[in-house]
Amino acid sequence: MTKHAVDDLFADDPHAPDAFALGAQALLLRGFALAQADELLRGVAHVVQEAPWRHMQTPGGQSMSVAMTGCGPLSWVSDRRGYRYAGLDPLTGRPWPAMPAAFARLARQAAERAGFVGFAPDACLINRYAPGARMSLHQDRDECDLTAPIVSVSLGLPAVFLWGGTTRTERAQRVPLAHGDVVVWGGVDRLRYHGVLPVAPGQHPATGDCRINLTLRRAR
Ligand code: MD3
Ligand code: FE
Repeated sequence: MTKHAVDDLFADDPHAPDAFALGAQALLLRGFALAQADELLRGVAHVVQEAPWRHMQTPGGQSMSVAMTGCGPLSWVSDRRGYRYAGLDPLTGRPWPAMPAAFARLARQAAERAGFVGFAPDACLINRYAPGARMSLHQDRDECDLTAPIVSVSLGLPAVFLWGGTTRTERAQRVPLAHGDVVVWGGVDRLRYHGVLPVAPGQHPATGDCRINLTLRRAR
């Protein structure tokens, strides 16, 4: 058995570093959002009042197990016509809610910590995983500017993140993500395949019975 560097993430080591390189330009910042978690979740609740959770359709006609919404000038949508960024929420016909200031601030700070200075996201996709919900291996390539990083924030129930290569067949590593963890993905790691294993049932004080993930992006 090959021991991978990411195996160490499972070790319950009180002296573990709070920043862990998943790749040359992918940095896991454990607990980076912990102090802001409640503020971020209030932001999510506010967004959901205007742009409700929905299960989008894939171009193949399947309903995604992850419920989604979004905020910012643009957000990601999927339907029978394909994947794209849109300025209007197709469910309500209205613009997406404004991005809460706390989202953009945290994203800029995390990106800077990983060496991406001046990151100004214009889109935030918000994913909600009920127990059993998952995201199969994919690349994020619908953004115009692939030089900008993506910042992801994990809230609530833990999940196992799949971290693959730049081809679908390359074996993916498993990375546990917990409440408050932030990951910055950019540069040479921007087009890596990635996914999320089915979320296990549980209860988290901050979110109840689900995991919420924010991904902050530069879409145009
Ligand atoms: C690696 N979401 O919304 S976030 C997605 O936990 C998505 O909800 C997952 O994949 C989630 O597209 C993973 C981590 C993530 C986001 C974007 C990436 C990892 C990435 C882009 C390039 C490489
Ligand atoms: Fe993705």
